[in-house]
Amino acid sequence: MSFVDVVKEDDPTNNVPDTIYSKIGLQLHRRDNHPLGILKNTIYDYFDKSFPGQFVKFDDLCPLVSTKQNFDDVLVPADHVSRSYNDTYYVDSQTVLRCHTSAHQAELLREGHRHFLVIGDVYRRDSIDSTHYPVFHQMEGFRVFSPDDWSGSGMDGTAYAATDLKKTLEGLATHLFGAVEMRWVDTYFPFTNPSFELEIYFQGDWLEVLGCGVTEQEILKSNGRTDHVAWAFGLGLERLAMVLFDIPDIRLFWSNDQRFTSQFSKGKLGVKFKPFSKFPPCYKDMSFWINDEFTENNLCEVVRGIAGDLVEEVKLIDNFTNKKGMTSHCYRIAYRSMERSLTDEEINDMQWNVREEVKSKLRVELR
Ligand code: FA5
Ligand code: MG
Repeated sequence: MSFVDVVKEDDPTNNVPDTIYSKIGLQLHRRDNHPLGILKNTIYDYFDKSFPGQFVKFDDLCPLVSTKQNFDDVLVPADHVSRSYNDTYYVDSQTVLRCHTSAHQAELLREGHRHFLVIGDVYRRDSIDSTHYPVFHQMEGFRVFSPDDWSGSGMDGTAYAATDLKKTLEGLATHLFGAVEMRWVDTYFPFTNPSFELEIYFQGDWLEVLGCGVTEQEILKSNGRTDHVAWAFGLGLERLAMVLFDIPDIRLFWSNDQRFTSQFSKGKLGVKFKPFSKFPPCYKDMSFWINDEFTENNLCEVVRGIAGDLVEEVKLIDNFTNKKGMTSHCYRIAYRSMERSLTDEEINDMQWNVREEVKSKLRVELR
């Protein structure tokens, strides 16, 4: 399938809008002077130093994948929410824009790889705020062990892999941030057991930077690695880069404004971003009676379709159900450009269009 076929306006099995289509193929992570490229290269350095010659890197795998790759191959249950049209961009009923780099684990295992990193753009229908964007970048890491590796350790394979995983990622965090406080939180992923999240303490807050765990046996068995164990992790590059470079809003990564791009250069991790403008946001509220099909992700898609990157946040500020059982939501939309000041007229036009489309597309009753 080529990128040309990604948007199909009248196909009910397709929900990819133009705003997403226009991001496919930009590959911010392959630009050496972009914060995401700088961060990627710094993580490469860590793996090259810690495991000389072992990790093979893939940063150019196609983001269009089958539902089998994205979900089935990593054991995502048939009824899991991530499979819904509300959470994932479908090109057709069998093809999605990958929602995580884990979509490539199985094929790379089958090709015989034992140590690999996959970096790529991933896509999710999601809410809108300063740390969420419908396209972001992940790095997947994967390491396979054979029985020889753990036989003398006094541990079983799972404990051995979990110990190595934590040591490797603590080392990576130190490589990126210097001495930092970090903590491990137990969590759940369909493809790993046990599963963990790593949080680092930074500027007064705990920040989730990655998910990881010991790979489910079934994945190894199905892909030619019976009797082996493995670990895997998936980290969000934007979240790390926002902290390392002091980038206040996730939309900035997509900016072509010289005043943004000129502040970063190859090999320079952690240069602090200097905001070049501080335009105030403009808030518009909108209330409506929802129906059974209403979802916040659908609302955000409508707003983004009209306002593009001029929308900074869409936030539920009031929610009540009346005596007749009708539920009202009030959303506050924040409009703000990172690059210039917006005129009243421009904002009023956008808000008027948002109201019209919310009415016609989401079939809710405006109040
Ligand atoms: C995953 O995507 C798992 N595939 C990670 C994984 C891989 C677990 C291998 C175990 C083994 P999660 O949905 O939590 O997990 O996303 C991973 C990271 O992506 C998060 O920690 C966060 O840093 C980042 N992230 C998630 N959603 C967004 C978003 N909308 N915008 C920016 N970053 C995001
Ligand atoms: Mg998570």
